[in-house]
Amino acid sequence: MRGWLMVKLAGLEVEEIVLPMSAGKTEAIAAVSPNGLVPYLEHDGAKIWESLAIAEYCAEFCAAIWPAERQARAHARSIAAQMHAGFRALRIAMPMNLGRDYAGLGQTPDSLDDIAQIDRLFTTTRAAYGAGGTFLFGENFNAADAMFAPVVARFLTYAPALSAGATAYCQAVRGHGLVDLWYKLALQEPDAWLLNKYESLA
Ligand SMILES: N[C@@H](CCC(=O)N[C@@H](CS)C(=O)NCC(=O)O)C(=O)O
Repeated sequence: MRGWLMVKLAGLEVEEIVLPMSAGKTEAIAAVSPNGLVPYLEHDGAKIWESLAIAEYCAEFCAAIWPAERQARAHARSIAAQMHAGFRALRIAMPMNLGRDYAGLGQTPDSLDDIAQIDRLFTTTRAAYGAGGTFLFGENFNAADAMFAPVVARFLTYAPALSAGATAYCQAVRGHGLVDLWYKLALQEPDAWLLNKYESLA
């Protein structure tokens, strides 16, 4: 989701290849992507993996995927890197699964700590840099929003308690045209692609 959003935001022309996943052992991904994971991007001779590297690659073609102002841009890169490297308890306790209702599930002391930290990040970032818009850095959905989009998707699926500001931000992300398109495409995937370990949580 994150790599796809970055590429769409930057307007790169690419052919999309959609593959069913096998929860960590997808051979078709390992055959092309050096870390064995998606997102993986090939563009004009360049091969890029890891979503944050894809963000930086996309920024070479579309600087606007990061905020224009230096301090805001530094903050955006910092929270994107923090997301990339962390919030492991949340990721483990609340696996991403779009369009499901797993309200109340996955709440462990550690996942709730991550959620509280992310809620503060959303709130303080929007207070400092988000004036005049619904996204983290204002009216433009940018690479930082893309990095947090899978976190927002988890919040929508697992419905943990959030502040009013973070709730409004999650709704804004869900309503963004690209995020909405990703949800629509994901929900059209064949049932045979569903992974039981993610479907049997409720
Ligand atoms: N740090 C990597 C994480 C990528 C990652 O975890 N990808 C998962 C899907 S979100 C994956 O490719 N899994 C392969 C599989 O399930 O077979 C990044 O940000 O690009």
